Amino acid sequence: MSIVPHPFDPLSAQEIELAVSIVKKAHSDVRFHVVNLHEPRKAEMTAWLANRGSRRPKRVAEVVVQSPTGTVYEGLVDLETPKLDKWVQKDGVQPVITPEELASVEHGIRTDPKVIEQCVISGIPAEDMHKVYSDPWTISYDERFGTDRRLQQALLYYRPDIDNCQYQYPLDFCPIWDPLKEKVIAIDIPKVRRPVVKSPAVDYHHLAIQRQGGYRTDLKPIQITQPQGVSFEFSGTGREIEWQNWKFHIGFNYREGIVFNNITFNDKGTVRPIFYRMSIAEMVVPYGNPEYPHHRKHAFDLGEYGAGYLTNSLSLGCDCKGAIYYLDADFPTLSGQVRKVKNAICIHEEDNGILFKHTDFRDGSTIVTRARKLIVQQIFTAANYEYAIAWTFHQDGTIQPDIKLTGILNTYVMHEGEDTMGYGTEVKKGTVAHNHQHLFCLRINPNLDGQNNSVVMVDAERSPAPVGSPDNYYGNAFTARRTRLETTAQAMTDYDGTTGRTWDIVNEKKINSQSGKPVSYKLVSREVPGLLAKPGSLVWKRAGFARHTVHVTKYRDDQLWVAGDHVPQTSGEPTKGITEWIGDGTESITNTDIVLWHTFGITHFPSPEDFPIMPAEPITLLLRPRHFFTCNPAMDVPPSYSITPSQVAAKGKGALDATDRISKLANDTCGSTCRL
Ligand code: ABN
Ligand code: CU
Repeated sequence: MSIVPHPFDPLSAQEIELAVSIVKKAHSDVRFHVVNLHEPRKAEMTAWLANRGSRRPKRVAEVVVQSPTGTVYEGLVDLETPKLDKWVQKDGVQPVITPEELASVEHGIRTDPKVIEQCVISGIPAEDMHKVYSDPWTISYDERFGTDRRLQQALLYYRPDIDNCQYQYPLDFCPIWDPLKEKVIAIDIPKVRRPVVKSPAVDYHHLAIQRQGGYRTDLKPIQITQPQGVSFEFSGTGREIEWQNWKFHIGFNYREGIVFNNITFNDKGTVRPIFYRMSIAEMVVPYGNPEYPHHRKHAFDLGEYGAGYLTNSLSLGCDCKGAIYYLDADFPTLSGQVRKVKNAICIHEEDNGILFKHTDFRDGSTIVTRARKLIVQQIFTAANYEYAIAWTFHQDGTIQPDIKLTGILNTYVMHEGEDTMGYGTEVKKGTVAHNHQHLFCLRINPNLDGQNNSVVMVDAERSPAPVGSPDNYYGNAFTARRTRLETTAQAMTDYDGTTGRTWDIVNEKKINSQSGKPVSYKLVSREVPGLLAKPGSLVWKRAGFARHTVHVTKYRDDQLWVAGDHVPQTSGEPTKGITEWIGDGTESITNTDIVLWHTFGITHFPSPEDFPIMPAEPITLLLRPRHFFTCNPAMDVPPSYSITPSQVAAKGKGALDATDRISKLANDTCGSTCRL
């Protein structure tokens, strides 16, 4: 018997096949760029979540296809009837790049006579063309070609030995590839040529390290064991997880990768909704070298390529250690087959240091409680870069998206004596890695004790009252200035480290009985560089979401894609996505169903330590309950050690001596709780 899917479940392999077969009946020759869950309409879905016995939202697939001549169609397939419900031609757009399109470029490049000619000019023998590799980015946007013609820009590298790090011998020219015609249609050649650098290889793989003297030998094993298994449980179709009062659904799609829905927290028996949907909706990586055609280098790794399509199959002991649960992902191929990514998501617990501790200095009475965290992780490879997205849930009600950037720098070649002019770093002699930013966009549709929420910006502020005045006689006064964001225009706000700026998502109708303040979740995010490309630049126009740290919009079904539905080859004119939704900025966003969009990330000035492979760089932010609970919600987590003043008094000094014994027990087997 087949399992009835949860309405938030990604399409199964069978559902993808069904959607494809329905489309093919009417349109046999199209290529499938997207076959994805058309997410249930929120009104219908909330009704079902409130009463799971009621009518279940039906399963619908959204498809985006391209005809052999490049016409794009969007469709909706009702999987229950089943039938094609919508079929619309979309002019002037290019759908997401698929893994097959990425794979197909290299062969065409290697056999193109004009590319071979340029390789020879660069100093690569014509018989070495099999050693020339291409990272086939979308063209971004190029005014010569516009949006109607689907194109890719091939960033080229020479890899003399197949095991070499690919990015150490970049080439200076860039072929433009037409994936439908399967041919090179132009080559961008710089005025000043930069021959390939023939320096000794710097590699990172085990054979290279062994050649350089081998690995360090002083590491003793670390074992992570959970002898009684994990503390989380799945229910329903196996995608709803419960852990330490949290409950939520884990979805996955080609574009955002992991998506959480219906995140709730069981607060002493009351199941309280927190977020309806949460994901990383987009990411853009603008590079900062002004020389043509580097302005085209600003990958939208989610909208153009897809964090789902690029996701890794994770392996035990490597990507995650311990007792791990995995979820697979199914995607369509261009021809409409199903591609399964095994272990696309890993789920596990980790020890997380101290949750809380206090020792009374008077008598040594102590409590110390260790924390655990739940991690739901995926890792995707965006050509040279790896992004590990570890969504972390804490026992105290905090959610922490934790991102690690690793992989290999994108590089370019320098000519003899060239100055980087400050636009990059020579990470290896003759090889420059240009300055760039990684700007992620977190999308949150909050549901804090109900759908009607608002956002308040909070800044720490000195009292304006002068020193010596009655209100600030000693000059030490400070408060939190709270600015309620009333309209979409007013909500376009930026980080300010000097005031420790944060944003509270609040339910103004629910007041904390202790503090008298509205229940809220606070966005605490401190790695928030502004977009460095200037207003009016191509990436500024295309990545409207990156212009501000926070945007807030009113919730609307289908407003998921912050840089527009189809990102490849947008020019930013007219503006797409969030800038379009915000329009004149007058829409009210208070006490209503809202979406908060948060852009965060890093500015990366590369250095030699980042080469040939980057040690993972972490980026983190917090979503913290503030006035949401009436007291610390994690006090019922069993302590590792707890002794009260009365126990110390009753047992005398001997009780404190027991600390050593208890610590030893905790280290050995006691694990969870040692109390006197
Ligand atoms: N970072 C741009 C990219 C991603 C995937 C594949 C090619 C290029
Ligand atoms: Cu970087």
